[in-house]
Amino acid sequence: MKRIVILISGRGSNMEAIVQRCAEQRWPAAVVAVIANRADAGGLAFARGRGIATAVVDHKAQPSREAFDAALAEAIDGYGPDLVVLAGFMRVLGAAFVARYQGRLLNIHPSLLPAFPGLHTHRRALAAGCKLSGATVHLVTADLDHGPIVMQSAVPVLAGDDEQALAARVLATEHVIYPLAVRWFVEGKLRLDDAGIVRQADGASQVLM
Ligand code: NHR
Ligand code: GAR
Repeated sequence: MKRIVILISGRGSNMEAIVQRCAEQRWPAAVVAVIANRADAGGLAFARGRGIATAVVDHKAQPSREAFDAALAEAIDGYGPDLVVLAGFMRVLGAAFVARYQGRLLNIHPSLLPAFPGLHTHRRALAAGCKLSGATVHLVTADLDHGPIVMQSAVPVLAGDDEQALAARVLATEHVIYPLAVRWFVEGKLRLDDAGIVRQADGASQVLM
């Protein structure tokens, strides 16, 4: 049984999707804790309601980024995770934190990386006139939003889209690919090749349209 810890900052709809698919599809895994950097993160109530342990590590209560990272790592390690999942987690993590969870730290980013790393992705995709956008699941490295890509899905940008409309379309596809990527991880189907590229053991496509 693989132990999953999920980090959130807000609504936590990706966390919900993972918790639900994990139970429905009987993955060889369990979400053992949900940790937020804000006490008002909406997703905490869902986790509590499912009987999942929750914790808050408030970045504003810490004197530095390094101190926050250390407090967060201590909270995470209390749950002995095999995999740590960032799901709408909004604090940049330092190199020491990333090294501690190397190869077992996943993020979902709301763009087709390597386009638009960082914040305000939908606004930037619209401003660039993109006809497609989407979401990317990647392994987290110290280089923000540049880790090895695990899975991507694309959605159209439609005439009349504003940031909210595009964000909603991308979010719907996040709820499809993030549970699938986490499932592949806990089933041991993902491998990093010599070139640092994530391959699926049975060669299945990692692009969903
Ligand atoms: N940390 C590392 N080292 N590498 C990554 O790839 C990371 C990461 C931490 C978070 C998620 C990411 C995203 O998917 C993520 C990937 C927050 C920021 C940010 O600038 C950027 C990227 C991501 C998450 N945060 C501000 C900060 O000062 C705070 C913004 C806020 O609180 O609203 O940390 O996009
Ligand atoms: C998602 O769209 C996720 O990709 C994005 O925030 C949303 C969180 O939604 N993440 C980032 O922008 C990271 N910087 P959720 O809390 O409902 O899962």
